Amino acid sequence: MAGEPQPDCLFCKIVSGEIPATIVRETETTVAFRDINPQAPTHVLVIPRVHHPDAAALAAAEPGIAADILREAGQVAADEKIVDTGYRVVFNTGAGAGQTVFHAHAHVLGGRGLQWPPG
Ligand code: D5M
Repeated sequence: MAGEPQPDCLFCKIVSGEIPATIVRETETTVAFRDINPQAPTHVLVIPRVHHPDAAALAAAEPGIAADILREAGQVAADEKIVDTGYRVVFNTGAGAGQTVFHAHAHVLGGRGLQWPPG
């Protein structure tokens, strides 16, 4: 069923604690942890506890939790002190855009200059 934990999902295993992660924030609906392969001095992933394959599917099924992800991304940026210098919130969607984990997640990136357009 939509939203249920998926046995082969890496991020569902981080939510359950089966796989360790460096967690920086948690709420009733979200978990934020450091990316294992950071692309910037701050690189944190914010994920819903529920499983949906990407951000659009999450927003369609559970819009309140999609809003929680955006709010938590802002909180991570505040905690990391990257608001004043600017930061980016990215949802890679689809393999062609670089999505490799099919459990919705926001990348919060900052702490260095960020180019536009992204690669
Ligand atoms: O982003 C998926 C991201 O997930 C990618 O930047 C690496 C990160 N990742 C993969 N495994 C882990 C673990 N175990 N801990 C923390 N971060 C992890 P995507 O947008 O799907 O390419």
